[in-house]
Order: sequence, then structure tokens, then C-alpha cells
Amino acid sequence: MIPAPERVNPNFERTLTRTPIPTQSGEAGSLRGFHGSVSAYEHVGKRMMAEKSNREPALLALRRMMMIRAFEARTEKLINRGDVIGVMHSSAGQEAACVGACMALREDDYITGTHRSHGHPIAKGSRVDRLIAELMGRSTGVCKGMGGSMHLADFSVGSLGESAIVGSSIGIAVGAALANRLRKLDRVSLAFFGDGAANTGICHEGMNMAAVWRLPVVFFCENNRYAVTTPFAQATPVERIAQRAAAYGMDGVTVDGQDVRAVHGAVAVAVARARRGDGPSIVEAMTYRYDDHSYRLGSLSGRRDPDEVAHWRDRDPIRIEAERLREEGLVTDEDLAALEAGVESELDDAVEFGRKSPYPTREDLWRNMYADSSAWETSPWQTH
Ligand SMILES: Cc1ncc(C[n+]2csc(CCOP(=O)(O)OP(=O)(O)O)c2C)c(N)n1
Ligand SMILES: [Mg+2]
Repeated sequence: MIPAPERVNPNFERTLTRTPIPTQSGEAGSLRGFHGSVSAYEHVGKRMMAEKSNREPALLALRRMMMIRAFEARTEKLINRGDVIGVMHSSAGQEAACVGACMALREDDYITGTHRSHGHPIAKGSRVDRLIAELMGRSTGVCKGMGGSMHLADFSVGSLGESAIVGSSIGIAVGAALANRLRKLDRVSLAFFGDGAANTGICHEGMNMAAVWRLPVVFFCENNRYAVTTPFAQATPVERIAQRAAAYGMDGVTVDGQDVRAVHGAVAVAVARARRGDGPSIVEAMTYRYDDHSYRLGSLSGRRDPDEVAHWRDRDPIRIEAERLREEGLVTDEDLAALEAGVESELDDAVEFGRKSPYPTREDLWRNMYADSSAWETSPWQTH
């Protein structure tokens, strides 16, 4: 039987759907078909990340969450100074979801992201200087300066890319899983997507195909309760995205997305299942973004209930994990201050690296493209 560990957040438990989806295998102790059981997954995450012998992964998880928060704060400054052109979508508040998920993956496993995706490659181990350089449009960036904030891809860590087309990268994750199957590799693909993306056609197609072929995919929904300004309940008739797993004949679970260990545990179970050939699953992390839909574009301020925002800020994922590590005697205040200072100094170096790096050349525009470069000479878009 699955042991019942103590609840990390009793309030969150109350918000979960209690109806279990009928199990498919019926095995005692199996997690198949379970829905809404936060605790079982928390248990796995706790065991894997909090034992004293596992101090290093727990600290790494905390540092990566801190890095994501600081990375986006720094990017806002770079936008304000004109060093980064365009908009950016902050994931502040959601760090535990992406770090918990990525840390349950192997280095050679694949992830695909969304438009809100600085955190995903950082969580997977991407070099921060190459990500900052990318945002600054420099040729040393992960996409040689031609992707930018919404199109980061870093194959060196298995990050296959992000897209501004909501839902589209779900299809890429399923395709990558199929490629893994055909190449007889035991890699797993994890698709990050939002609650809004869950209602796109490609999400249905991807889940259905992955389930029919039992592909090694984890569909990881970061349910931050809004799609731009649309509240989740106004666009989605079911209470939880994970409930839909039953319709695809796969497993689904909803976890507390503010708890990096709960997320890690749930994804570790789903990854193990995918890797041993038992097919895809949905893991849904209930989370929240603190900021507007995007920096300098859309605003949600004034539309969200201030109490709701305050409630979620009170459940800050970085603080939750830092306090827990302190209580467990795994870190001191000095350790935490050193982690923060280390993150800031890495970002200083990254910005310096970006500033010193060259911009792509005009010829670079034609590299890695299936296009006839002579077309440029007659293009009406050519201005100089
Ligand atoms: C196919 C498509 N439809 C609509 C949009 C406009 N759009 C950009 S972000 C977004 C909301 C996505 O919400 P969600 O998937 O929950 O992600 P979140 O922004 O909450 O991280 C929408 C509708 C788009 N970019 N692509
Ligand atoms: Mg959303």
C-alpha cells in the first residue's frame, strides 16, 4: 500500500478533487489511475530529495528556483535598459513546478516548453550566460541570437524548444518520444503546457496518439489558473486537467505545484512508468503566476482578487523549500545568503558575457534555414 505521509499543505488538499479515477490495472499499491492523491507523490519526492544523503539535489533544486526568479527579475531590467528587445512572460511563483519536473528527468531526456519558458531550460541545467546572450540577441546565445525569449532551445540539455504558438510544443514532445521509440532509446519526453494550452486541438491529438502508441511522454500541465485574463473555470468544464487522463486511458495526478518535492515525486513516478514502456501520463501542478500575463504587454492587475494574489504569494515555492531545508538542518541562513549571492554573481557574469558577444551577421540569417538566400536580394522586406 502507498504510505500516507503527513500533508505539507492541508489547505491545498481541500482544493483537490477527491473522486479517484477507476484504476486500470487494479494492482494493490499501484499508482495507476490515481487522481488527486497529492500525498503519495509527495512521499516519493520527499524520500528522493530530502534525505541527508540527498542534500546536494535538494540544494540544487533550491538554487535553480532562485536562479529562475533572479533571471527574470534581471531580464526585466535588461528590457527597461533596451538591452533586451521585446516582451517577456514571467514565471515568478511557478518555479517549483518546472524545477521539480526537470530534476526528475535524466540529462538526455527531452523537454519542450511554452511562451513562458525561461525557467524550463534553467531547470534542465542550461548555461545561464548562453540564455541571457540569447535574450540579448547575441550570436553566443543558445539559438545564436535568433530565437529570443519565446524561442529558447538548448539541445545540449535536451531542451527541444519553446513556441509562442500555444500548445504547439506538445506535438514536438510526442514526436520526439516517437523518435526515441524508433531509435530504441530509453529517453523520455516531457511536455510543459499551460491550462489554456490544455484546450487546444494539438493537446488532444498529442495525448491520444501518445496513449495509443504508449509513447514515453509526460504531459506536464502548469495550471496557473489563467490563460492571459481568462480564469481556468471559465474555459474548462472539469475541475482538474489530470481528470482527462482517464479519457485517454492513461494515468493522471494533480499535485501541489508550490512544493518542489511533491512535483518531483509525481514526475519521477510518471517518468519511471514511461521509461519502462508503460506509456504516457498527465501530471498537473497547481500553481500561480504572480505577475501580469507578460511584461509590457498584457495586464491582469486589477482583475485578480488581491486576496487570491496574497494567498499565493504566501505560498511562495522558494520560501517553502528554503524554510523546510532550514528546519531539516540541511542549510543555515549563511548557506541561503551564499546561494543568493552566487546566483546574482552568475547573472552579472552572464550579462557581461552577453554584452561582449557579437550580434549575428546578416549572412547568419540564412544559416540553418531551408530557403533560397538569393530571394533576399529581391525581397520587399529588404530595407538596407
Ligand atoms: C494558438 C494560439 N492561440 C492563442 C494565442 C494567444 N495566447 C498567448 S498566451 C495565451 C494564454 C496561454 O495560457 P496558458 O496555456 O494557461 O499559459 P500561461 O500563459 O498561463 O502560462 C494565449 C491565448 C497564441 N499565442 N497561440
Ligand atoms: Mg495558464
